Amino acid sequence: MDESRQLIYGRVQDLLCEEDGWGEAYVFRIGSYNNSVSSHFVLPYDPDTLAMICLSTPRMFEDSFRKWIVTQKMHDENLDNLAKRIPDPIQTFMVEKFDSLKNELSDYDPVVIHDFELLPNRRPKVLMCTCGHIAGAAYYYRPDVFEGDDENCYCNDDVIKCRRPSQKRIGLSLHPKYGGHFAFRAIMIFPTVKLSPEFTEKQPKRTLNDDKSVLQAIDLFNYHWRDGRFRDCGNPVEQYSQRQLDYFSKAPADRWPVIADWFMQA
Ligand code: B12
Repeated sequence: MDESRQLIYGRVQDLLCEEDGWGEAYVFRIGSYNNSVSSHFVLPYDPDTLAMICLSTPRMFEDSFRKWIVTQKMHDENLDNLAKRIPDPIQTFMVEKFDSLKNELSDYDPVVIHDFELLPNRRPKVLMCTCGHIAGAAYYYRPDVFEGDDENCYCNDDVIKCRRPSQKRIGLSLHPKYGGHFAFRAIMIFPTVKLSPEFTEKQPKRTLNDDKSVLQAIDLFNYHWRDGRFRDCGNPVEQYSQRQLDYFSKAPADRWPVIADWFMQA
């Protein structure tokens, strides 16, 4: 029995679900991740170390993020100034959330790695889609597994020629309930907590069952991500609002106007 795992997992679930229920967490063994990735991405912990991947659900944006961001505006501060002070509010919000999670779990001394953290050589510190797959959170469709006819892409019902054969496509993860309407936010590593040999991760649920729909999803993600259609692959039952779709289709510097009216009502 992994008592510490159950205890910590219960605590993380409670914290992510507190108030607005903005997130979900899934447990994995560091060794399972390290066995999947190439040497550049290996994490320097014992293979049996407990780790969790946390993701944000569609509710995060209008519920907990909105509540947080309107409280950041100081009295009489204009939006331009707020935008200068907090250029990437989602990132700042997540750093605060995970700092408070770390504090709550300080007995276990967790290490948090955010999705946006890079190594000095500019490689990501951790590969979220791989962790998500290993932990059973969301199935990761990797282009190297689903190489189809490289001349074609399946973005529309009719196969159209649009793929540049030399262009490397990246894979995408689809959650069984949210499709692509979610984001991986961070992993938490508990270096002092080891998983027992009996522990096995959850299997990720595969929602796309034929190569054509997988290739279509990969192409939508790589070539049409701004229109958000990739997020609907796998028939999600909960989705982002139009406002959230607009927000995440823009670069961080252009996102403020999408939420400007939140401050008028505040
Ligand atoms: C760098 C990056 C980008 C770059 C470059 C992307 C690119 N085209 O190359 C830029 C900035 C352009 C970008 C853009 C976007 N990105 Co981006 N990006 C990342 C980031 C930080 C790293 C990805 C990466 O470099 N991977 C490195 C390669 C080598 O990894 P890999 O191909 O998976 O290879 C590994 C696996 O194959 C594994 N492996 C091998 N064998 C096996 C076997 C099994 C079973 C498994 C599971 C794994 C496995 O080993 C390999 C490594 O050795 C991740 C977050 C993160 N930390 O992971 C987000 C991420 C991939 N991006 C994401 C998103 C959503 C976007 C955007 C839509 C932005 C937005 N506004 O939301 C756009 C559009 C994407 C596009 N069309 O390009 C999401 C994807 C979510 C999803 N549902 O899949 C991620 C996960 C971020 C998140 N917080 O959720 N992104």
